[in-house]
Amino acid sequence: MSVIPEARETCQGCGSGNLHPVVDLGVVPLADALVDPARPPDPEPRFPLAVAFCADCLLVQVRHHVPPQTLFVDNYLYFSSYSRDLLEHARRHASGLIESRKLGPDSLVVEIASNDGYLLRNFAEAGIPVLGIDPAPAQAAAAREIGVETLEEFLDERVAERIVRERGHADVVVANNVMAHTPDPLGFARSLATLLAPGGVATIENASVRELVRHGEFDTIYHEHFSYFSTLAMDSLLRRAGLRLVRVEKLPIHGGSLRWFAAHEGEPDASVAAIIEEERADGLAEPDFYLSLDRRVRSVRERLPALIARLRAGGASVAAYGAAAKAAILLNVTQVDTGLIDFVADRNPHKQGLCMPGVRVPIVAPEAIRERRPDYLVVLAWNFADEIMRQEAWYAEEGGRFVIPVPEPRVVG
Ligand code: DWN
Ligand code: ZN
Repeated sequence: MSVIPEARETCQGCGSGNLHPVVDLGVVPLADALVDPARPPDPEPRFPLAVAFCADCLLVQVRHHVPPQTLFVDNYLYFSSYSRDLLEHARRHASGLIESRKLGPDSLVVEIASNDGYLLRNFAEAGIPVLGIDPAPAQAAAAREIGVETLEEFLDERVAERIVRERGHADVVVANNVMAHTPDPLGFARSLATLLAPGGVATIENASVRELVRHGEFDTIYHEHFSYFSTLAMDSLLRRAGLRLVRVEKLPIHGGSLRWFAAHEGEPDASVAAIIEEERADGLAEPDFYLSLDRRVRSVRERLPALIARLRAGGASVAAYGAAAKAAILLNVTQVDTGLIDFVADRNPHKQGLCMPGVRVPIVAPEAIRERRPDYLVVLAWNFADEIMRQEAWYAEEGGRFVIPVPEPRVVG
């Protein structure tokens, strides 16, 4: 039986007690804990999922901490390389860094949460020494198979110091969608600082909490995501870790992300002041801004199951696409279960044959769409909706209809 963590009373970023609750998604299963129908866990672990805002360091964060070992190592099934758009996004990021930082055979690029080598492969193929850090065994093995040396570790000060002793400082440290995944973002930032060469740069990429709230992306709130960053909060965290924020880039990936550039030295360029001004103007330094998310949750919780029930009452069949972590949250928070959708199609073979946590909807290969011809397909991986609808264009051409579930459920076409 899993131990239910208590709601934290202090901020994970600064230790303050000045936490303001902003949204409560109830008690849900772990988003990545897909279920083997042959050996379903009994009972299936469920944990409270609630988010608070720290009025001191402005960090938005989950209140109940599930141990990272449970989240990321025991049978973690996320592989980055199942999205072509993500691979292209990574390739562009790597080529930009190779050019702007004039990387070469004497450089060292380290990626934290390097997954299956999807990003570092671009540097390795350019003859630039790389090192991946990722605790998930299957992903680390996949990375090594393509020549990306990978340490199966969680990054902490001890690991950072060992890497510096053995390999020297990193000219570039990449931290894509990982700083949000640690219960100790300050310790993580300090480990980044230890790893980073004096003249080096760290690029930190995470979903933007501003876009999350503005577009009602509440399904991207799950236990794997301990923090939800604004530039205001990131700037505060980096300063306390002895780094400085020198640049910010806006990115469309994952429903709207930000890429923060951090260094030991150097002055911020105009992008930093510009986005901080935008965030303050939108109210991200105050708790009220985040309270609108609760209204979004209530609306989708009511409208998505009602829409699907109405379609089915009219004789239509409904399935879904994308067994994403966010899909598990959306289906469980809205209670869209096997009574409403027949299956979830997903290209990742590690997920096929399993079921979505909680609601137990079966996960099948995308070929099932062609075989079973559902009338409607709910795109649960809406962050890749363009790529998925391009890839399954035949489905719409043959009369199928896509449904985009957030920010408000809508039938496409
Ligand atoms: O922080 C995280 C975010 C940023 O990305 C991690 N939780 C991992 C990941 O979250 P996720 O689990 O929501 O992953 P995706 O990549 O948003 O989910 C996409 C799902 O859809 C994957 O299971 C792969 C699948 N997929 C597919 O079957 N066909 C994706 C594409 C693009 C496709 O064409
Ligand atoms: Zn704080």
